[in-house]
Amino acid sequence: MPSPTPKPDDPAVGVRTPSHSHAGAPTVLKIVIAGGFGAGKTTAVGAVSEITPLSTEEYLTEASANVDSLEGVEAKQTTTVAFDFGRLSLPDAPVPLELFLFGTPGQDRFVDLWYDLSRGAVGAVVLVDTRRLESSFTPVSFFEDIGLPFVVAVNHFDGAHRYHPEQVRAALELPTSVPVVTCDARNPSHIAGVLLTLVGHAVKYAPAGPNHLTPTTTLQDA
Ligand SMILES: Nc1nc2c(ncn2[C@@H]2O[C@H](COP(=O)(O)OP(=O)(O)OP(=O)(O)O)[C@@H](O)[C@H]2O)c(=O)[nH]1
Ligand SMILES: [Mg+2]
Repeated sequence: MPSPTPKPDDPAVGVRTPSHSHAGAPTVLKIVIAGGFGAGKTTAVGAVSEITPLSTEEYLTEASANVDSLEGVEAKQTTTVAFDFGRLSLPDAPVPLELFLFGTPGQDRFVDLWYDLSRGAVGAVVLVDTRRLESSFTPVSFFEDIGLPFVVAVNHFDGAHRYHPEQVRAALELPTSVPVVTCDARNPSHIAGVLLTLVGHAVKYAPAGPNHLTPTTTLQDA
């Protein structure tokens, strides 16, 4: 299994930490958008990206019918088979930010790719569809295991029961240190808010190392 250890000089890392930033230049951060199959990852990246997002969607086929359960997302026709990529500038954040967003494929069988996509990231958003909560355990465990700070964003689907974030925290057995927020993945300001929550969290809980954020009062307050 590939090592999750970030390699600071790897060009795939794509992260310029504050220590490398020029005065006035935005801090460039890589962020992973993860979650179970159909949780809204591609939608979230597309909602906030200021460039046409790169996506790798393929039609679901009958061959995958026994592999990718469509229960709760019966209308779903495509799935991400590699990754989504988008970019978001937040010049008015307390520290100007440029976020590179990498959306993962949802199915557990692509977990090797999750390692690659997580290399050099400062943190991850785990999108949760409460109709299929069980599909969130694998991504949550994944980020716990590799030690990457993450936040949980409950994506409210139309008609789905609305659970309180604390109920979701309890169901996923998350420690109080992990922020749990709610959003609509189609709403750009919701996703921008989730990303700022993640950046603030990542600053606070980043593992020590050359490729990670240094805590600053300003970013913690972002
Ligand atoms: N009503 C509603 N529909 C949503 C929301 N987010 C996503 N969808 C829809 O749900 C479906 C799945 O969304 P995707 O963004 O493809 O989900 P994904 O997590 O990227 O899926 P995979 O890559 O296959 O794991 C799409 O038809 C979206 O339009 C939401 O917040 N509300
Ligand atoms: Mg997708």
